[in-house]
Amino acid sequence: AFVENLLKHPTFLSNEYTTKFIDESTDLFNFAKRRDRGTKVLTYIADISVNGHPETTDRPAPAADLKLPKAPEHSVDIPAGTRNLLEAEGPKAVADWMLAQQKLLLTDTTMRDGHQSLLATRMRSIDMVRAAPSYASNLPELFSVECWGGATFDVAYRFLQECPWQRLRDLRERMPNLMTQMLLRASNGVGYTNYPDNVVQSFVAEAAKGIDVFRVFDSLNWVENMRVAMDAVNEAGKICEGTICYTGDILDPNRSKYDLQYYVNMGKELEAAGAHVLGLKDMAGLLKPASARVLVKALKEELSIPVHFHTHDTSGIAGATILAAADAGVDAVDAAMDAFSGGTSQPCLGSIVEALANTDRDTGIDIARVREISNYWEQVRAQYTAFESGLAAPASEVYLHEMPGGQFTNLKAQARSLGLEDRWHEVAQMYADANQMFGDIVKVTPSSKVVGDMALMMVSQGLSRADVEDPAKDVAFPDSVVDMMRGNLGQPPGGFPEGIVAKALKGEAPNTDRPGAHLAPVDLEETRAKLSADLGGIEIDDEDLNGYLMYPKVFMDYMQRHDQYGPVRTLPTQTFFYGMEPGDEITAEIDPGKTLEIRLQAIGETDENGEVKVFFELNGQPRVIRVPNRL
Ligand code: BTN
Ligand code: 3PY
Ligand code: ZN
Repeated sequence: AFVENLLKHPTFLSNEYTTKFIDESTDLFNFAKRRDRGTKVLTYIADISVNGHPETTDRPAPAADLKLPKAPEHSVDIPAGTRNLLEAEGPKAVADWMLAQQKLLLTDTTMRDGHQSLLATRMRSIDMVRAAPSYASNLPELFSVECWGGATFDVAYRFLQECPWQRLRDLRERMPNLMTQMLLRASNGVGYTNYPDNVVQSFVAEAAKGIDVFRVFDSLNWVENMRVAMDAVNEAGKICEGTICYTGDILDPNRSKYDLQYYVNMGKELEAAGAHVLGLKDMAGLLKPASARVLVKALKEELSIPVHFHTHDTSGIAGATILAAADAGVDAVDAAMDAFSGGTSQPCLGSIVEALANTDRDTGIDIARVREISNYWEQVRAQYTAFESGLAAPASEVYLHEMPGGQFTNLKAQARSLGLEDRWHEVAQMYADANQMFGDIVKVTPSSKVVGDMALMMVSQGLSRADVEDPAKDVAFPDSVVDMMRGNLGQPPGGFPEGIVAKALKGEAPNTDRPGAHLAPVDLEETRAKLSADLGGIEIDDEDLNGYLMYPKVFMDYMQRHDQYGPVRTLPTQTFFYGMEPGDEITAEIDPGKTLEIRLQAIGETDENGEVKVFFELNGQPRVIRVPNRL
């Protein structure tokens, strides 16, 4: 194989090679491509069966008698839903339709924020795709299904070894009548940094092939930094949900920076910027019932577009806030299917349906169908025990730290890895202090990560807010803090405090204009050509190109592993995370209608080279795979 590769190599063919060429051209050693997908997948299973999965080792394991989740019932009949209206009449018609509804409209967040907030975003596509036909035939009354964006994009490539675009295609195909919804961090795309305008535009155009509703927010609530993304959504003919991120407490006179007028003004700015729907995103779950009544009423009075409310149940009181918002006339709300609700996730969808049944805001959703689908999600969740955060009870502490539900579990894991888990409440207090030190900012990806980095650094180094602010004391700020103070995430209302900017930047002047205004556009075709060359000449489609533009290194690592392990997204979740034991049998559908029947027969001893032979039957044929024993 080496010689064959050598003879075909462009540098070899061009006669420009030296002896160093063979050492430098690692692609000559890329034999993996020659192996068929069955062998690749067996290699993955063999490796995990021998060595375990790095992400589940040392974590609580699922019950030993866990069964494959049984997909909920569905019929071939697909009733019309909101997507049919969008396709026929466009986004403005959908917004008008929302305003005309008396019922409370519901978005199901299970496939995005639900698992992002409860399971560190680790739900695999196969578990989602199997539920999708039941959503289409049994829950056509849903306003939308939030199933993409936020952290799901990079976690898919980075940790789940699957393509996020394929997930979107597979879901889209199975829910043709329902609007799909994604979370987009405006100029930060689905990443943690500000991208050049044309990268954001390109990403939105590609996403719009599968997404109907774009919830667009900025992590500092800076509308100026949302226009490129909002314009791109409008350009694509999809629903632009321009979104306010809620922080503080409008009824607390001590938090007057974010008062009622602030939110109403922002709502008006978003409406003027082209939002079809106003998103009200309470990412930490801070909006209390009484405040919701006041805020929703004001937004409904002052704006002419529908209001879509999103919250988290970290405090345990979000159900009450939803009902208060419904009373005040909110048009749509987010909820997660029962088994993926509560805690740092959204409030419980089934309970909202029940609470409003036979009232003037009756959702019209069939509660028996909700239970059926939630029973499936319950089985799905049981597979991911390793990723449970273990928040055992509601926590009013959220009003102190104001951490977004999607960050909470992550920051806790980061604290654990720094040996700070038993000092979690100090981290929480320090998070609040760091926020005040930065001038009381909106905390949501990526600004929340900056505050979290600062808080962890302060706790681990024993620094107080006064220490950090003391001009005489030397402080090494985390890179993310320096970056934010430079203005690279944009500007919060009133700007960052001068003292902290001066100290973090050591006198360097910050940028206070829109970051995208001074980022050069990326040459998309040149990038595609270079990427293709770097990957041995394979064709790079728009999905791959946009994945690479968001996350160059994560994407390349994914491609390298894909080359080695093949379509592992088709494996059952249990197999993906724990491998197989002798006697186990599974099936994996690697293409529609092309199924691998895999039986693990035996695992051999480790030989003198440190390798283990794993004996399989693949579609009835014996196969032996050798993998290194890395334990
Ligand atoms: C990751 O954690 O890097 C993503 C999941 C893929 C891990 C594969 S499993 C076999 C091999 N062994 C490892 O330690 N990583 C890869
Ligand atoms: C994300 O950006 O991923 C979020 O969920 C923010 O709330
Ligand atoms: Zn959320």
